[in-house]
Amino acid sequence: MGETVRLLHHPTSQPCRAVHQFMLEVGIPFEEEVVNLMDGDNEKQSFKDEYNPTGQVPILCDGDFVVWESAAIGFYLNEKYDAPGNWFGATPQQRAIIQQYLHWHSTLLRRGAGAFFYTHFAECIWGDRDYSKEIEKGRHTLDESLGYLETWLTKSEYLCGDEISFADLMGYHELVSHVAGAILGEADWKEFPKVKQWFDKITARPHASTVNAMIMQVGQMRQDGQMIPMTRKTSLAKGTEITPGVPS
Ligand SMILES: N[C@@H](CCC(=O)N[C@@H](CS)C(=O)NCC(=O)O)C(=O)O
Repeated sequence: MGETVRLLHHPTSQPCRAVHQFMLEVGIPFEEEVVNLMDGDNEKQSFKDEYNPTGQVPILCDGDFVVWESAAIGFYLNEKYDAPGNWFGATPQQRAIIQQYLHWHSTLLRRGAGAFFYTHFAECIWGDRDYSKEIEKGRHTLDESLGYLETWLTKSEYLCGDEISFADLMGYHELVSHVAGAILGEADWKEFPKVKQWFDKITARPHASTVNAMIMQVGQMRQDGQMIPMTRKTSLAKGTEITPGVPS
């Protein structure tokens, strides 16, 4: 496993951006491969067989070793490159709190991605339909999540303590998509001022603007009423549907 690791990702994907920013911040040398999610390249059987049976990104390849799920990728890279202790915790307690966040994240804040997906991407995939129920569900989940983030950020500067961790990058990049798509705006920031402060602090970090460039551009295009060309006919945000298996 002496070769450079490969990150298979897409810059519009929240968990991909979190891993990408982590790698840039830690200074991990890597090759990147953008997977064409817009045309469903990730759903080809050959892709699933080679990389990830779920077809999702991010995916990390280290020689013959392949790992998917953003938190598992971060965990692996943290150990392999002996990243500074703030990222995944320097003590058993810190490590537990970061893991605690990451588990919570995938059951709640991540599901709020439906608000962005059904507001902006669903129309580009399935055309002009009524997505209001899905948007409402995503928005409800997002609001519930923001309440928790605000509480935690009242107690410490970052989500798991006074130093930035991988948990912050995961939470932050969910919100970046919502900001890009104007799902989150001034009224929300007034309601969740600590979240706003924290969001701005992470935005000011090196690499955030590079990692965010495409989603900001895509979000602006959608706000301007432009379509994103996509030939896929399946969801990019699985798990946010109202009825499982039914796109809209
Ligand atoms: N729990 C996974 C979620 C990954 C995920 O949702 N990836 C999306 C992009 S944001 C994806 O690959 N969607 C394409 C698809 O499902 O076909 C992680 O954190 O890595």
